[in-house]
Amino acid sequence: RESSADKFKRQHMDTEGPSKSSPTYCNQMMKRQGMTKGSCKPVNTFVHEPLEDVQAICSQGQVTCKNGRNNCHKSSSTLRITDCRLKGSSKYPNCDYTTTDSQKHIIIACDGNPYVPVHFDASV
Ligand code: U5P
Repeated sequence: RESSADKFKRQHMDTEGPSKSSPTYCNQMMKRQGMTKGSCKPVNTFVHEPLEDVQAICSQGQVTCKNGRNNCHKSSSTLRITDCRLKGSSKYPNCDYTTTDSQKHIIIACDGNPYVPVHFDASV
């Protein structure tokens, strides 16, 4: 079974990915990374930075997660990200996304030993 850490990498890491996405980036990547099976995942963020840089966020500023737990961490630097948001007109199985690039701080949850990223909470 896929671990939470592997699931985070599959859903949110695109290290090799573009600093400037094409308009079809999200349609391709959401499908390729398995987020359009059974239903279209409504919102998902990809991070275009080295895995080590994202893992390092687990030792950066601690913040409260949206769910009230205290294992979230906010990146001290901004990161290159792409937000994928399902269009209102999209009809499963044709998952149709908007692709929006930005450079922001991210908030992720970390867990386990080693203490690694397991959940993407937000970008700010
Ligand atoms: N999510 C992102 N980026 C965001 C917000 C949410 O990827 O900026 C994804 C995460 O995988 C999160 C899921 O677990 O959407 C549900 O988010 P929420 O609706 O609970 O905020």
